[in-house]
Amino acid sequence: MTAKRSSYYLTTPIYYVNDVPHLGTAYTTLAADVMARYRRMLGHDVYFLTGLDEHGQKVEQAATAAGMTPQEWVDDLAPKFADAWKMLNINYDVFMRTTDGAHKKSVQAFAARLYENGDIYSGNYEGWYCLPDETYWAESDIEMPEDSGEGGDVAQNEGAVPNCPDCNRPLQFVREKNWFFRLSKYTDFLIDHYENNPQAMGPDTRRNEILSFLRSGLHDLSISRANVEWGIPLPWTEDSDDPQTMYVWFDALINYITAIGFGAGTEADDEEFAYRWPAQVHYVGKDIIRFHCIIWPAMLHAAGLALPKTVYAHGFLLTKGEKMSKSRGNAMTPAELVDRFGVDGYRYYFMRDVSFGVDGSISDEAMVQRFNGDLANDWGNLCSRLFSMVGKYCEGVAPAYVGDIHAEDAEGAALRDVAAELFARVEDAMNRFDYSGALNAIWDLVRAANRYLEDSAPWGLAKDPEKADQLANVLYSTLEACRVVALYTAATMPETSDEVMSRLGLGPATAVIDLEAAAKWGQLPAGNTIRKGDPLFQRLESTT
Ligand code: ME8
Repeated sequence: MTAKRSSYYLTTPIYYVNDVPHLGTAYTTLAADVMARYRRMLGHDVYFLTGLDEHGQKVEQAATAAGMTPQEWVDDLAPKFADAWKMLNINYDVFMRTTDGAHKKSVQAFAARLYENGDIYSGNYEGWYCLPDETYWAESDIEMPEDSGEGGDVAQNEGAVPNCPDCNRPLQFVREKNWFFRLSKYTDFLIDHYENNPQAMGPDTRRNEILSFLRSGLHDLSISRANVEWGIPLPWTEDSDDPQTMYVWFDALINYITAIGFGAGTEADDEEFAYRWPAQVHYVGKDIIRFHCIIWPAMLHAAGLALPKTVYAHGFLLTKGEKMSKSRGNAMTPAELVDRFGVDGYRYYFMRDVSFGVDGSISDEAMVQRFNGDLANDWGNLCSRLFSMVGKYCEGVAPAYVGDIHAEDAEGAALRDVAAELFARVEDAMNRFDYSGALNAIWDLVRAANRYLEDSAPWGLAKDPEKADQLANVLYSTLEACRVVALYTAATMPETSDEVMSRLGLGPATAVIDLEAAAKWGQLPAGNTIRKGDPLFQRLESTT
């Protein structure tokens, strides 16, 4: 039934519903959206999942602080995420909420499978837990405060509270009877997996980090909480005198398969799951790679399921050298920036200026510079000048290309060459998650088109009736370059691209399903009406 389709399933983390979305969560979601849009334009059958992680102690606490029940709290905040993604033109296919009944049922089926396979056992947990990160920390990972009697047993150090090695906030000491997943059993399997599949995790630095962590050995993982009510019940404890809820990460990770039919029970769901899984890529921030590259693949393997093809971890957005986060009070909301830069200005800046995979500093100054330089000057101005020249010299219609009447037109040939190479360059960059590199390659064509217009000076050619053919060729070629640029930038700046295509008298770039074929040179029909329109981007002043 599905032989002809080519599934491209990609996911973002499902975010904690402890506050409204900020630039960090928007960054991951945007990167996934740009990839999803790009793959759709290549004809892939894309399925794009994002959503919310609604259980756990942290969400429960945020709700209590707001005087609400956890369910009221998540119901109140969930639309704020959906609205933010809409504002950013994020075109996802499914929005997961882990309080959804179908997800809960399938998570329980997954846990039961591991329990029946003997991969889950009961034991005692004693150690440190970071509530803001919902993370257990091994003693070897944390630094005890000076006065705590170094090297002693963790339990004896209960009085002195160490900080989380990740977020630096105080840890909690937890001692309870829990259910454990035999994570340590999968250490060698995971080492082999990452050694033999270099594409399984990117960038390479992160893969090396995971490999060295694995080589230092794994502990089994507590997957339940005795005293946290806001979670999915562990099915075999539900009717016992010690009912437990699932550790929030265990529940959350499974969303990647419950979203595509795992455990739902119908034949259609099973087929959907068989078709969509394994995921092509899980997008994550570098803070959550251990969950995605160690715990999740071990869980999948224990359940007899295939592993995701790639987990790709990007770096942190920094402002003034610090990680942007709600607790540091330096988190900005996307709306503030969209007001100023527009949705496409926003999307372009984050994809172009921050290298995907490493930490990136963001600043108002850099945003204004990119906006004015790349968008208002290079791209917006190219369209305005060119479209108004076509209005002036060709009565507002695309002229016909006259053939190679001026053999000396090396710049015209160079422009076509830049366009011809673009598909391979963009494909290569996108396959490496190098969004900035892809945009830079596209900008080579924008720059070449500007240069061509400048060097061939259509305003001079227009004065000489003998040069009418040459004028037609210069204008046609530059219009064609704009069409090609609009196609390639559509994944990043969908609205602007569709607007440029419409000004060229063409259908939307975002509807293209064979980018390579659509971007082949020479497809702009002569005679199309060309509309100048308002400036695509209005220059801005920096506020700093
Ligand atoms: O970890 N820069 O949710 P979360 C870049 N619920 N990205 C950032 C960022 C920053 N300063 N701050 C946050 C969770 N992010 C779990 C996930 S998945 C099964 C469960 C992004 O709300 C980045 O993607 O804390 C990071 O990994 C994620 O938000 C953490 O989101």
